[in-house]
Amino acid sequence: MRITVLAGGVGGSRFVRGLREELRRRAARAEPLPGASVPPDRPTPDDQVSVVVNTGDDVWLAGVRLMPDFDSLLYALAGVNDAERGWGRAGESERVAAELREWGVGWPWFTLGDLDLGTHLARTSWLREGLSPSEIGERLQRRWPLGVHLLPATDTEVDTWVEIAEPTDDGRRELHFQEWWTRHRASLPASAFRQRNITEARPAPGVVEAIAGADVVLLAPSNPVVSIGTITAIPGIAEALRATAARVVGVSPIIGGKVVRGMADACLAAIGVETDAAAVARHYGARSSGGLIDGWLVDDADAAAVPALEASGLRAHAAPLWMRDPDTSAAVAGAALDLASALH
Ligand code: GDP
Ligand code: FO1
Ligand code: CA
Repeated sequence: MRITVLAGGVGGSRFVRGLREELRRRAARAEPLPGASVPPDRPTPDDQVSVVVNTGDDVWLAGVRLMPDFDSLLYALAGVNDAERGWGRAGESERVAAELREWGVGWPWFTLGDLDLGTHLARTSWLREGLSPSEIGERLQRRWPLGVHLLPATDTEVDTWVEIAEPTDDGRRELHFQEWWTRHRASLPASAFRQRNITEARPAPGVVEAIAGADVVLLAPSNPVVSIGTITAIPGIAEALRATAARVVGVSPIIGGKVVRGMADACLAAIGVETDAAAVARHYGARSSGGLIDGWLVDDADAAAVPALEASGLRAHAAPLWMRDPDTSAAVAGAALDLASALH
């Protein structure tokens, strides 16, 4: 089965790890030869998972290019991520960051770990040699057997900037998303999100093909505004979602009216969408009426919303959506795959 996932960092990583595990388990159950086992790093030779990764959080800092959501997926799938913090490498040290602070380079509230800096230096060095972000993505993922294929959504720099309702003390009305998110913890009311160069941006090589050629497309339970919203704002991607013969199923990042982790509610408020599973589904819209999704998976806590969602032209289903560990994450991915097959 060819599965294409649209994903951001933390929600995206948990979901894609769960999907890889679920496919591995399904393949192991279907395994006809006694004693033959499916390698843990590869779902099965018959399954191909492509992950279209948000690039709106990317930033130039201290002379290096950061791609936080790509790196979160890379590290999480490779098993070298800091699971507690949700970003960066496990066993990280911060000696270089301490020196950068002494020099006044970078942002004092934003930590570049030593191991993580190795990735940023490699990426920046390859950019200088003329490689594109997607070519660099290929090199980075060659290091570890991820079992899925990561694709940055675009090779164009589409960093998200946040327009804030009130100017900062130093008179700024626009902040890079990373400053708004990590320094201010999304506490400054936002009036708009703008992705730089978005009208000229093109999907990275392979992205439209991955959507067009998929059997199933899944929208991870990622931030609907700055993760999924940035991916679908790249000209050509929403069109590919509308045109694909695959069924498109989204997983709600909102459970019982709350974001499970993080501050996505501040992003939703800025675009006038309620922090509510059904409201996010309406925001994506049913493909049958020009929107992006055919099916929508909500948590059991939101089961009451299912009939109204179905009346609006979507297929909806309720299942436990908390991704706490490999078992619960695999079950969420399995429920999304089951909803997609029920749509055929
Ligand atoms: P980010 O790039 O690190 O912000 O991560 P994403 O955009 O991929 O995902 C962030 C969203 O994931 C948050 O808004 C959460 O609502 C959602 N999320 C995180 N953990 C879970 C979970 O266990 N279950 C569900 N359904 N959503 C989750
Ligand atoms: N998030 C923080 O809250 N503080 C940090 O110092 C920080 C450093 C950092 C470095 C590299 C990287 O790839 C991610 C990093 N993050 C940090 C997380 C990240 O900026 C955001 O959580 C995401 O971009 C939002 O999805
Ligand atoms: Ca992100």
